[in-house]
Amino acid sequence: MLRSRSILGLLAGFASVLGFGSAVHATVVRFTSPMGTINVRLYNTATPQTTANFLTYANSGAWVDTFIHRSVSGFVIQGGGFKFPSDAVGLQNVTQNAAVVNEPGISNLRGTIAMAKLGGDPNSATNQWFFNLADNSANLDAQNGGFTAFGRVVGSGMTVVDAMAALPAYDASGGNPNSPFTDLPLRNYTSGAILKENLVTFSSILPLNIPAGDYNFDGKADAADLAIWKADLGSKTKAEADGNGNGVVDAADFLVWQRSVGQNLGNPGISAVPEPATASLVILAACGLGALRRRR
Ligand SMILES: [Ca+2]
Ligand SMILES: [Ca+2]
Repeated sequence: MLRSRSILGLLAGFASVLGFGSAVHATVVRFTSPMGTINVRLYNTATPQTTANFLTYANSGAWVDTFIHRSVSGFVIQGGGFKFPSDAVGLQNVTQNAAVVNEPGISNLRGTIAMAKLGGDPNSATNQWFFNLADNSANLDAQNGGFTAFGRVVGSGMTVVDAMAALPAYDASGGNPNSPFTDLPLRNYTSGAILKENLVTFSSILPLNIPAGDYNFDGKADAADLAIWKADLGSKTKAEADGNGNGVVDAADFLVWQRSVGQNLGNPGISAVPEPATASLVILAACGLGALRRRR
């Protein structure tokens, strides 16, 4: 026990000497879909402008009812640009904010999420992102100024990503060579009109409400999280304990944990306030449930 404390004290001192005093809390974002949830650690320190851009879309509710519109087996699944609020409303574009400057550096390895861009314009990322299904570094780290990988799937999220990628993809372009829907993944689809239930939709993409040093995302910063940090120390491909989001599990992440140890925010859930549209849907759903109950 004493020895363990001494080592931790040394590490804290080491981190302080190196100037990690003002560690950033790297956000963990949850993608919620009918196929499961995907938690993603954002690299807030390594790609600050890209993560800020991402969180602006996420927190505004812009990605509610968006769907994976492109699936290329063994390469990427892509979303963020289009939404399908209901079968009655149908397809809509997600409004684009100003483009964000390119921040390459984190390699496009399997499990990373990166921003999509226009060909021949490195600084053109807006609202479309993609999950790398494989090691795409040889291609995507170099092409078009390098694609900015700004986060990494943590926990068992890649099981969900892989299940999405395994769905059959359809050509829904109608022969239009400029259509983005040449490789559209669909669920339980046979024929006829595409319904919302056929699409790989996201009901929300929002930051988790967890302490900065909560490395297993259960709402509490405690000894279990320290154990994860110890096991992953030095890793550049596991982001669970990359509490400051600089792309490596390091001494700074111990300080992040140390500062928040003992915090308990309860059920992680989601942190952002729903948009008016989302709130209305919740109210409608609650009314519907109430009416049903009264009939019984
Ligand atoms: Ca925890
Ligand atoms: Ca780190």
